[in-house]
Amino acid sequence: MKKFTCVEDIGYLKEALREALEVKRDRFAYKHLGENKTLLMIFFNSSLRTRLSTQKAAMNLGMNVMVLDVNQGAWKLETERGVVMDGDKAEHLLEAIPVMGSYCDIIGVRSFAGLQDRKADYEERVIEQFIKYSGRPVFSMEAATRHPLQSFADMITIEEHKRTARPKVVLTWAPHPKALPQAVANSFAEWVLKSDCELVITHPKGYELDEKFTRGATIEYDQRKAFEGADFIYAKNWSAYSGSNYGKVLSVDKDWTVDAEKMALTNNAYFMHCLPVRRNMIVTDEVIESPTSLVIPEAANREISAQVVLKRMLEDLQ
Ligand code: AN0
Ligand code: CP
Repeated sequence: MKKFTCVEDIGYLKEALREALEVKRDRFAYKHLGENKTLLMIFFNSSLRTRLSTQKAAMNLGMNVMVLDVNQGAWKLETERGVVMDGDKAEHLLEAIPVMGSYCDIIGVRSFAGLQDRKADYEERVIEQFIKYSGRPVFSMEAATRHPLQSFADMITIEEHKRTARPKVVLTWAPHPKALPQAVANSFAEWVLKSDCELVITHPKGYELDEKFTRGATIEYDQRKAFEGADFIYAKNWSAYSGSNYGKVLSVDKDWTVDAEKMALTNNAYFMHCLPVRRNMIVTDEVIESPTSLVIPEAANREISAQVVLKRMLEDLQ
């Protein structure tokens, strides 16, 4: 595997899930693969799970790990070509990327959407430059439009907990005070649509996602109706994608918070969220603490999804 940014990069999803469960049964079975190999993780944005789970996955494979927080101690980086660099940015990505590539064997990048310029975000300008100029296999640790390591971990979690061959999965928008990217929602839709699950997406009017990611899903504007008979409820906030509202918060309507009354409409559904989550905005304390909440096993599976991706990249380097 030379890059991992979207569901296509994982190949046949069923096989990837089988490999994930095999890795989970014995996560140290491939410890020789990463000997004398170095992973560099580059963060343009904050992280708890991605940072720790990916480092742990790399250690399980015997790799060395370096982490760079671009905003803490590194030179401020310019990302656009052609800019006269007379402002606060001291270094250009076009030099920084090949330099970083020279110190490692595999690169992970986290670079969120700026939510100002939809075209720039949806062209994935930052991670695409890493793919083009680093000379190394590159994987996304959440880029502008997708979060594939999260979606892969979500699919592993659904595979482990599903009670029917074709479960009903509901992706529901929920309120949040700040503007968040569409990446987790886009990516989740893209991965679920590649699986055997039925996907229903529910959100207030104005929060339609890019159809490129949601084609094949049912869009239901009535959240309670969407919840009926659901096997999995996947909550997430995202800011608007459509037109001039791109990146805006159009609503913080707490009527969309996932609570016990709405969960009672489901088929005793599991509750999922990628975390970090704002309690009593996205989901009530009661639901996230309930026995059907999967948020902790879901986060634990981040180690597994990262390990499958690193394992495949290392196998290609041997
Ligand atoms: C980020 C997001 O919504 O993309 C990261 C989620 C994994 N969330 C926040 O910034 C709160
Ligand atoms: N879910 C997730 O990616 O969490 P972090 O932002 O803490 O890495």
